[in-house]
Formats: sequence, structure tokens, C-alpha cells
Amino acid sequence: MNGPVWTAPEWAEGIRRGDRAFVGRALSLVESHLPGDKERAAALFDCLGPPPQGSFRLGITGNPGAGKSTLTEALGLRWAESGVKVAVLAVDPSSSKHHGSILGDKTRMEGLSRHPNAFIRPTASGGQMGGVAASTREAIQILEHAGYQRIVLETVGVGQNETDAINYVDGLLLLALPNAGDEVQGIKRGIMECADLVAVNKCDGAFAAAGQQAAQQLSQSLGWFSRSDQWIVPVLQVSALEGHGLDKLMEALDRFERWTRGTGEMDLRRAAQRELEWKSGWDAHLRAWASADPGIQEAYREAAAAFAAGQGAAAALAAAFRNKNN
Ligand SMILES: Nc1nc2c(ncn2[C@@H]2O[C@H](COP(=O)(O)OP(=O)(O)O)[C@@H](O)[C@H]2O)c(=O)[nH]1
Ligand SMILES: [Mg+2]
Repeated sequence: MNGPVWTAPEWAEGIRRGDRAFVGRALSLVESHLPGDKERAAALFDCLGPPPQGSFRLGITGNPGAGKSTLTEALGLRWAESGVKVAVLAVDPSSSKHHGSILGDKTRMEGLSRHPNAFIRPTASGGQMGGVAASTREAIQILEHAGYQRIVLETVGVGQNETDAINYVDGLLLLALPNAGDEVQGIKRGIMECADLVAVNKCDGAFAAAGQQAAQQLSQSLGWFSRSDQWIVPVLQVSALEGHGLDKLMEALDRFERWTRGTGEMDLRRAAQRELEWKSGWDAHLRAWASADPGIQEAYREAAAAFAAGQGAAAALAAAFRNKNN
């Protein structure tokens, strides 16, 4: 990463002060794949320690065009106005051709991005369609250290990893459209099962009546899933553009937050997320370490050849690694 060179303690101090320059560069650092940046990020996290408690992480998902960015801005502005520090991570589906964000979400949150209590960060999903960027968890932590109390993660509900968002948030809001039920809208079962709240957006003008119908159909679909907890998923009708129903939605979000904190569900989810992070981190670091060792590389090639010759893959690899160690 280019730019001024800060020591990890200076950097940590800047983030804790909420200095935007430090926060912005820290977010770039955790996204960076440049050599040395992983170590720099690790040193920074060492200095920062565990993030402060008390934040609430909300995921907003839904098909492209459902109005996620518009709603994020509307909710974010209300929170920011009431003195809450709000950060938005808008995960854009990266254009694989252009390596850039195609939706240009930032421009859609102009009011919020200018608010002193808000911080908006468009992040490319790095080719993970549906996607949450690999660095999202670290980005959330940086924002929490900087004092942001509400972290909104806007993700796109398409692709294979579309339910990934649930692994990063305390609650998931699914945004639907007022034209039909979940199946017709192409909302997958996995997303319906993960959603803690559902809002039918664009319930304004000619769509108001259709919105009511869509809400009924979605409620019916939700009734088919049995949740392991006692939370009853509310289905609301809103217009992010005109502001209809947003008070009710904010109430429902507050109610969910109180419920998930009060029952300990939030702690359970965060613990499960940390376990997942631990396992995938372990896998990634082990692979990185192994692929950097010439001896292990050779063992890997031998195992691959053995596999091609018809041996069990995992057993062959394990045997090759064992031989290397002896
Ligand atoms: N009529 C109407 N249009 C909306 C509403 N919310 C968003 N839109 C429009 O829908 C389009 C897509 O919105 P956007 O927030 O970018 O959707 P995203 O892709 O889910 O983030 C934009 O043209 C918005 O102005 C709404 O409540 N009512
Ligand atoms: Mg958007």
C-alpha cells in the first residue's frame, strides 16, 4: 500500500479517534493482497485488541434493484441524525471484466456519505458473487474500533454464496419487491430461511396494493419454515424513496435487537461466526504455509500423481506429508 507510513500504534490511535483518513486506509489495508500488507494488518489488529462491544451489525440483502442502497441511506440518515454513528459496507458485485464496482452505490448515498456521523465504504466483492468480500469481518472490526455503533452490510442476493452475509451480521433484513411471492421474485429458500426481517420495498404509487399482496405471500412462505428460535419474522411494507413505513421498520429492527441481545441469540451467533472464521482462517493459513515450503510442494506433487494413479487423494497426501516429516 502506498501513502504515508504510520506505525501500528499510531494507526490504532488514529482509528480509535475515529479519524477518517486512518479508518479509510485501514479498510484498504485489510482488503489488500500486496506482499507485506497481511503482516501490517496483523500488527495493527494486535495493537487494537478486541473491538468494543455494543455494536449492532445489520445485513441488508435482496435482488439487485430492490432498493437496498436507497433504504440503507434512508435508515442510515435517521440513525445518524439521532446521534448514532453509522457505517455502511456496500458490497458490490465486481464486474469481472472491469474489476470495478458496477452499481456505483456511493453516488446513491450522497446525503448519508456527507453526514458527520456516517462512513460509507463501497467494497468490491472480489468475484464472490452474492458475495461478501473475504476481508469483511476485519473491516467491521476496524469500524467498531472507530466507534461506529451500527454497521450495515449491503449485499447482493444472487449467486452461490448469497447466504454468506449471515455469517457476518447480527440480523438480516431481506428486501423484496411488490410484484409477487418469493418464488416468482427469484428469492431463494436459503435467503428466506436466514432472514430475520422482511420488507417489501417500493410500496408507493401504483405499487401500494401489489405490495400488500406480496407481503401476504411472503408471510405465507415464511410460515413453511420452522425456526429453531422463537423469533417471528415480521413482514413490513415500506417505501425507501418516500419514507413510508420506515418508522415501523425501525421499530421492528429495535425490537429484533432487544430480542437477540436479551435472549443471548446474538452471542450464540457471534460465537458460531468466530468458530467459522477460525476454521477457514486455519485452512487458509495452513495452505499458504504449505504452498510456500518446497518440500511440502514436492509432497503435494507426489500425492497428486498418486491420486492420478488411482489412490485415495487425502490419504495419499497425508502419507506424503508424513514422509516429509520423517
Ligand atoms: N418507487 C420506488 N423506487 C425505489 C424505491 N427504493 C428504491 N427505488 C429505486 O429503485 C432503483 C434501485 O435502487 P437501489 O437502492 O440502487 O437498489 P439496490 O440495487 O438494491 O441497491 C433506483 O432507481 C431507486 O431510485 C422505493 O421505495 N420506491
Ligand atoms: Mg445497491
